[in-house]
Amino acid sequence: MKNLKTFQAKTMAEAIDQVKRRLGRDAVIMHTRTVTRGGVLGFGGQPLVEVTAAAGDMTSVPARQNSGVTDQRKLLAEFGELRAAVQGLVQDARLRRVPNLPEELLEAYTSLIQTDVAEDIAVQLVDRIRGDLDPSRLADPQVVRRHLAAYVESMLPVAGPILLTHRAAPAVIALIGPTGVGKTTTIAKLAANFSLREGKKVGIITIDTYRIAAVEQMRTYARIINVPLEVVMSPSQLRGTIDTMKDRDVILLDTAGRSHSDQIKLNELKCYLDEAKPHEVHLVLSATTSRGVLSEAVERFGVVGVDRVIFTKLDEAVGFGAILSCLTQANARLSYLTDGQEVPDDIEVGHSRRVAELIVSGKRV
Ligand SMILES: Nc1nc2c(ncn2[C@@H]2O[C@H](COP(=O)(O)OP(=O)(O)O)[C@@H](O)[C@H]2O)c(=O)[nH]1
Ligand SMILES: [Mg+2]
Repeated sequence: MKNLKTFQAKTMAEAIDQVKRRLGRDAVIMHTRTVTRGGVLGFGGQPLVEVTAAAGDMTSVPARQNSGVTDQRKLLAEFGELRAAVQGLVQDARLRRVPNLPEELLEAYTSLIQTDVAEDIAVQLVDRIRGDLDPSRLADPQVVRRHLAAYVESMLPVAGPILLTHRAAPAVIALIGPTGVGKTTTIAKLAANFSLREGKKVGIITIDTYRIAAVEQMRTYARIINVPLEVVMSPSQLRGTIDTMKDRDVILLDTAGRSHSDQIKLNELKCYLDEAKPHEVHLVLSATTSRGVLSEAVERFGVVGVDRVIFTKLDEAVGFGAILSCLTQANARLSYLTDGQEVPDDIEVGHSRRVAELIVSGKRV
């Protein structure tokens, strides 16, 4: 098999992350073991998880003639077993992060991990509970849950809604983020709420001109909501276009759903934002994405400057824990949550209590 590579990390989750990053999502785990690095004669060294993996899909495995199908089935079955074993190891490794975890907190910790709360944050949370509650209260799951929710709530930075009062010039608000997360839909929701419910003068500018369908989608919304839409083709055009909308209370800037791994387009986005000088840049992220992928998006889009984060698709999310680490990593506050495709209803201001409840109860919206 081509491209056999070995990865070492402190935890299995980190090692698997490396595998995914370097070899892609189709990588096949061949072997895992624990090794010790450093120390003297094997003492005092740091235990590391080592994963050997191969790039590529199962079809690249040379199947012998005639027995090819059987081989492949066998391989797939083995792969399934291996995956289950790795998942078990991941769980073990994560639990090992919290030695002396009281039995009563095991469930709370596991549920935090399952909802995709980062390990270090989960450890921090259970540690705090362990320190704050005496053993009799620790035994009451309700009490534990309530404390957990309160701690999570206090850790969630929220910004409140976009405020349009006391502004002489229009507030320029840009929405940026990966492809398909719901930027255009969210702009339509915001535009409709500002315009139809709050009686504000709204303008929309789109620089998403890569796909004709994208412009058409925004145009359709603008027409229905009855707000002006301008299509801008180059950064130099943007400032002038904003100036023609001086009478507006708010200008919403829709950007291309460019892939966050596309550096050139990211630079171009930066050029647009340098021209627009938005009052607020909201990074739009889908709550259906795993923490690792969200983290990459935060890192990539962070370079253009992010003030707020909007989480979309709460209705389709499985875990909400990633919201916590994302906001910390982005060093930005939560502005809105969206939980459906309906314009203009499926949007709400992000409140920390609501998100904390989602994280701790793990319930769907
Ligand atoms: N379930 C769900 N779908 C959403 C939500 N927001 C947007 N979408 C859908 O996600 C898809 C991509 O949305 P779009 O606004 O075009 O994304 P963009 O590429 O970031 O502009 C569309 O089908 C939207 O209807 C949401 O909160 N929940
Ligand atoms: Mg769009």
